[in-house]
Amino acid sequence: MTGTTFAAVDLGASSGRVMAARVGPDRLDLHEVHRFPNRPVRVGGTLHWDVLALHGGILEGLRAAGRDAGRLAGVGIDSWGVDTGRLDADGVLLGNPVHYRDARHETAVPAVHAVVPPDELYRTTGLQHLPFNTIFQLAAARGTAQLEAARTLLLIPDLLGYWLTGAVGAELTNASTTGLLDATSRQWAWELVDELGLPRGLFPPLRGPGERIGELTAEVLAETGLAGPVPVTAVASHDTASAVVGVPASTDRFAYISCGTWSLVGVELDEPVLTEQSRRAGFTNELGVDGTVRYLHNVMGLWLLQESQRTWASSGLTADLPDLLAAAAQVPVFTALVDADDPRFLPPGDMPARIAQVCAETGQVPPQSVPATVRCILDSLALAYRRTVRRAAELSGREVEVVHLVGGGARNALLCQLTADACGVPVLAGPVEAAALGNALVQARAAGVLAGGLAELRSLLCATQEVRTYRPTPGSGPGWDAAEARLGGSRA
Ligand code: LFR
Repeated sequence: MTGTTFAAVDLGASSGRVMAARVGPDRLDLHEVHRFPNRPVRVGGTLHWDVLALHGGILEGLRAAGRDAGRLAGVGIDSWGVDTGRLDADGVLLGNPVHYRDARHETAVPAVHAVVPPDELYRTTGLQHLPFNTIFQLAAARGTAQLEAARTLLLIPDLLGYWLTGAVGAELTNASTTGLLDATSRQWAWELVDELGLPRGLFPPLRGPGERIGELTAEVLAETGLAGPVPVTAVASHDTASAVVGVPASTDRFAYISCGTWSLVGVELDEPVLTEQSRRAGFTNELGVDGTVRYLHNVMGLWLLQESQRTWASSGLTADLPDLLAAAAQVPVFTALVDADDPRFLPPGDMPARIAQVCAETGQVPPQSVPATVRCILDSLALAYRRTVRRAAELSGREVEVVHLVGGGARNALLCQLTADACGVPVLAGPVEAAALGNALVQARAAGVLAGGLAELRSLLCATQEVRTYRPTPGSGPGWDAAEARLGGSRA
């Protein structure tokens, strides 16, 4: 067998995976060696991540990857953004990281805005306002014994990387989700940090994707049975940044939808767009690899469906996805539409009831069945994708000829077709594992197994990964124009 094996650890909101990626100049294949649940835990009224369970899952996965491959050429970790663990002066974790869906964070939004108004924040950080951005989380934790004792703040992949290597740092793509990074200089926004009364020492040195973090410690080698040395590389540690690396684009006139629990919809740019219009449209300027900017908007995503499935399953209704999608395909399009970005959909809870309520408030008959609710979610997501792709193109001046839809949503044929119809351009769906592939590609390049820029990495994806094309259904355009006008009227 040719190729070098890297372990790509990809942590999502409901599960973590360790993938063994075999990479060579003409070869890129992945297989999952270990999957483990990521179950948030509510305790003392706060929703937490069980980060020790994640570390345990990673160790188990590395052991499995080693058994599988014989030798590992490296490890890289990516996960969701914004959330942090805090270390005390001894380098010990202070409590479990709080989940970004915990309601407490948004309580601090007015206090932050009183110090730095939203337009000024945007000009500095270029970040879409989301109530859970790290900047608000830190403000909500102000005055707590935990924050007082904290000496180092680590984003989730940096915390897990610290436990694997003993080295601290803040990887840039993920640091760009905090609301405390300067979008222009790409350094911590020290003035902002000072204005908010945060100690500068909390923020570790930045490191770029592709930089070496260190090597697996003797303890980790013993726990996993791996033969050292095994380098650990800072990949694009924000999962969305890794997923964007994993987009099999062959032109720069593309938009992407990284479609999982969230749908991150946007374009890739060289420079941030920090205009007031862009702020009002809710676009973020997060960082990508090789100096790129991920100019995107967070659409609520498959969370709407996942939470609905959870609600139905808990009341004994069938919630098997293929069955639900087959039934939804029989429901006429545009029966009911909601604004997928309605902030009421953010916290965990009874999603079908919330959707019904929003429909009623906007003068629509709420979906009358489970399949009708699924259909409402998919139509509403496709409409949100259309609005966002078009707005991203308009605000950035980037032409869009094709939409790449990557991540778990690429398996959802109905959603892919609706997206092609709504956007009026072909949708290229896949790979499902874009984030893990992007993670592996950055490691392989850092190790010298691959060379070149993003275009070269992506041409390997084009040559090796399966992609399915969905073309807009002829004549479907006017229906979507009308749907957009109808929803526009009901948007707040
Ligand atoms: C997707 C993601 C999004 C981020 C959200 C919360 O997994 O990383 O990009 O906005 O999770 O961190």
